[in-house]
Amino acid sequence: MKVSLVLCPNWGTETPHLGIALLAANLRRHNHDVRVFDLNIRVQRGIQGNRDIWKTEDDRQWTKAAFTADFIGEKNATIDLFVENILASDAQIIGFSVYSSTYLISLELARRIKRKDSSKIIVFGGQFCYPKTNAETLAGYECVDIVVTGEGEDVLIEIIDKFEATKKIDFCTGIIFKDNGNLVNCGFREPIMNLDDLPFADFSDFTLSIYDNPSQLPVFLSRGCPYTCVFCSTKLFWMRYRAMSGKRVFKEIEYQMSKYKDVYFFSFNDHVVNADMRNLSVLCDLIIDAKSKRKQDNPNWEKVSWRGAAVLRDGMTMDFLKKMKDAGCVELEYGAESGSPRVRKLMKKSPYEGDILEQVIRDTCAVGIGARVNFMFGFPGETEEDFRETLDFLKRNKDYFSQVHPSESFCCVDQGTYLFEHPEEFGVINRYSPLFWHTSDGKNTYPERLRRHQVFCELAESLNIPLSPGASRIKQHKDDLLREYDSYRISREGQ
Ligand code: B12
Repeated sequence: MKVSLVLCPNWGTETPHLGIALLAANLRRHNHDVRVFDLNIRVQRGIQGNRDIWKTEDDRQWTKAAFTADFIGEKNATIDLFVENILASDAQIIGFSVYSSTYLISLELARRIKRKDSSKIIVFGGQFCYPKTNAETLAGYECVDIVVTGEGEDVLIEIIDKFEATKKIDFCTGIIFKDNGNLVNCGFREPIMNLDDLPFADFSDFTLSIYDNPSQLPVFLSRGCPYTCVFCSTKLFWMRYRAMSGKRVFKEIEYQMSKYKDVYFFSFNDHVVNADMRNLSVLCDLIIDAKSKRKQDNPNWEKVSWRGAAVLRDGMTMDFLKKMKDAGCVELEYGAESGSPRVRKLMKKSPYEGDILEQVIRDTCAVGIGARVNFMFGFPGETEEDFRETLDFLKRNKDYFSQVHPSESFCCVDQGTYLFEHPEEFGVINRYSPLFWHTSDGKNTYPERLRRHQVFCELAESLNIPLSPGASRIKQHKDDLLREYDSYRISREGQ
């Protein structure tokens, strides 16, 4: 069957989209005819329309209906052109990769496609489609036929197989669909346990040279996360943690390097790359071996390097970190979140406190791997004293961070997380506002979290610690953020 996969603005331009490349590979393995439309890169590179108008410095705008409505109004003709391009692919199934920053434009395209040809089946998938929250809302839109609520490889094949057999959309676990206008939630689908069986990602539909770094491709070693941080929603989507074998990941790297002669940098898109240390260790050994023995076949082997997100855990010893460095690791992104052991405990972070946390950051730096560390502000229960511990943590370790990343939402209460489901345990009031919630003692409010964020950033600046780019955006938009909070508060009081 003909299938088109679409990525709408706004998304990153660092690399081609891994999820779409994986879905395309799997569809082709099952002999389906796939076309990919990365409209995001076309928009952002100015291939359609004026680059300056399409691009906005403030990513948050893409989640706002008013902003996207203006944008759609202005870019009517280009959107119609995209719709024509997609329809010209003659695909029966048109799948959109949907995130908080892409869903509004995706809905607009879906509406226009349906208006022109109502026989097309519109499938929404991707990490905005959380089973317990957004998925039902999205499936409620007339222009959306199916919402896939988890990983997409197997379920997309089943949807097609059933459609080919019955000529209608049928029950498949892992989807929500409409049956005579009524939503049918088919429930959870078992995650794919043997990740080694998945085909290598297929990037042949993307022009690598137009992405930010043409020598970089995304890969992954695992899905999900085995840890239980109470603020995190990863489990809702990916459910169980699963890892590929180190050998399989190495084969993928080998394959992509032989196919793309300029590629030698790999970004691991896992939630945590070191949850399964055994597989990671095997992968490192294989890369180290190839770096010394394979450079004659392909000089890029010597340059192979990679980055990924990692957990601050036991086993991240100096020896292990050295091995990672020798295997080309250049940066690890750690979620410290707070300098206060008490707050980390409240967050139910991985059970490694105090010395290990700081030691791993310092050792990472000592072996020559960049340590990019994430922080949150105003986790419910965080006192001024706890916050000061975060500031002290920053001062003590100032020489060891390659960058600090203060969360731009400070501390979100996302639907479906443990934090959301247990508001009384954390004293959280108005949990339905992920950004603007407050605590029952009235002390932990959005403006207070923003203040802590600002104090943290000022300290980092004064210590010459590089800050992630988002930090300056908060400073720049501070007044707008507080205005948004005020109008939210006023509307709540009026209720
Ligand atoms: C890499 C990454 C980025 C890169 C993207 C680079 C690029 N060009 O691809 C960068 C750094 C730019 C980025 C930015 C953002 N990101 Co980001 N990012 C990720 C990350 C770490 C990996 C994505 C990935 O490849 N996953 C692995 C692949 C296999 O999964 P996948 O793409 O989701 O695809 C699978 C399924 O979702 C599904 N699927 C996907 N598409 C479709 C389509 C159909 C039709 C079907 C059936 C199924 C399906 O099947 C796929 C295979 O199983 C994830 C977290 C994570 N580990 O997943 C966050 C994540 C996707 N990002 C997220 C967000 C919110 C953002 C931002 C909006 C905000 C932010 N501050 O982070 C920005 C937006 C960018 C912008 N400019 O506007 C959220 C999305 C949550 C949501 N509800 O929308 C995530 C989940 C992180 C999180 N937990 O908050 N991100």
